[in-house]
Amino acid sequence: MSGEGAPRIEPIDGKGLRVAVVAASWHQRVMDGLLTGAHRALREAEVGEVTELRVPGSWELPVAARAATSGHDAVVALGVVIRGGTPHFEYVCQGVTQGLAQLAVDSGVPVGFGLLTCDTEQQALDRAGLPGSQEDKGHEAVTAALSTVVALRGLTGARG
Ligand code: RBF
Repeated sequence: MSGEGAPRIEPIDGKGLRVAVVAASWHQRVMDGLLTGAHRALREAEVGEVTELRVPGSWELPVAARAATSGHDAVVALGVVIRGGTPHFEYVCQGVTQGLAQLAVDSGVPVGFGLLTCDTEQQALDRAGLPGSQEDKGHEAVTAALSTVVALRGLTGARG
């Protein structure tokens, strides 16, 4: 999937919002970039309350994200999975992706999807929001989650 075609999202007022960032720990350099971008987006939106929860690997993201849906208006999941020489990559990526998607639908809490699934570390670095990166997926994941919270509130208001 290319990053082309991404929308320009208007600045979001996140003052009253509580947001949880759940982050895996593999591939530290890439994770540092994702986390920095995520926290920058949270600051830009002036989000009132931010909780960060670290887990060992991306596989642990769905269970951590599920716990975080309670008491938060949005959850943002960050992780990096790099392909190796076995089918393990596919199983991990699919399990995590499906777990996070199911969680968002079942809970009604927007879950920002900041999981990089890459063939090489260089592909991950290119998307990590580091100096020299082309994309900043941590920032994007936060912005999408906040924007969805605002969109869903509009729906509730329209229905009274
Ligand atoms: N976790 C990641 O977040 N990114 C990875 O690239 C990654 N690669 C793994 C490769 C192997 C062979 C194994 C066994 C685990 C890997 N994990 C990775 C850790 C995984 O998400 C999880 O933390 C562990 O399997 C323990 O539940």
